Amino acid sequence: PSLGRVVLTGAAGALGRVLRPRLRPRCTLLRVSDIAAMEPPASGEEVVEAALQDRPAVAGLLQGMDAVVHLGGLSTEHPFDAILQANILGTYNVYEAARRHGVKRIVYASSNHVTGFYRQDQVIDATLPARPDGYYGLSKAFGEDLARFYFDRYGIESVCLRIGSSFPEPKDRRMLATWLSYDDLERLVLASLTAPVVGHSIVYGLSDNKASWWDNTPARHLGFRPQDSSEPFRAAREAAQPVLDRDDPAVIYQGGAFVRMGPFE
Ligand code: 15L
Repeated sequence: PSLGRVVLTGAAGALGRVLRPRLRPRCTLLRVSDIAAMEPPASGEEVVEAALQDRPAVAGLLQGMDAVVHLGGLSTEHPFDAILQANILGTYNVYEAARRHGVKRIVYASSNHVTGFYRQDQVIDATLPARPDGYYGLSKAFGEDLARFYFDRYGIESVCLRIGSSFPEPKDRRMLATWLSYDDLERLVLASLTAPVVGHSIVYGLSDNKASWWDNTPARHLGFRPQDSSEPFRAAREAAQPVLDRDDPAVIYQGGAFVRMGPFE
């Protein structure tokens, strides 16, 4: 069955470029958006340049659509004012547009940095309190709470994806735990768009890695079953980084290097 009329924000970003061609054949219409230049529209697509801070533009983007995959915004740590505009105000504008235009489901790209100050020797699940590791992580925690409010108050369903590290390969030893392959990312987004009932759900986005810090049992209802694993990359990544400094906060905490970014002034 078709996914219907779907908006993809952040379409020019790293994961937007991965998901765009994978979503397109499954949609009646895929409307893609970013502030950066995008590939011209393929058949079944519309391309709309829109800044997430621009409320009327975001309202127009969601008009007549069924669902949103919201990847747009800053995807790494930045000074607070930049995060405030792109992530906090931007995500508010997306939910407000969904309310005004009757969009029923949003798949929200949250991040593992919502819980980046849990330790790497702990296994956590999404029912534990947030422990953001910076302004970026704080903005994603806000987005998850915003999603919960719009579900409780207006019945708009969300799946908040606490994405680990989604790259072609795990780049370092930390990513042996946090890696999400592109094929598993696609499975996760499809499960989030098609599960019959999601309410307000939070799920960690990770592949079937042998060692990991995240237990997705509370999100079993999504039916996400990762098929890939970081294990084939282990020997090479361990050889490249044979010694870990166990006093380094980036080694102690799940957020890795994000936990020691800033202050910015
Ligand atoms: C994120 O949230 C970032 O968007 C991404 O660039 C990675 O750094 C990832 O987290 C990670 O934790 O590896």
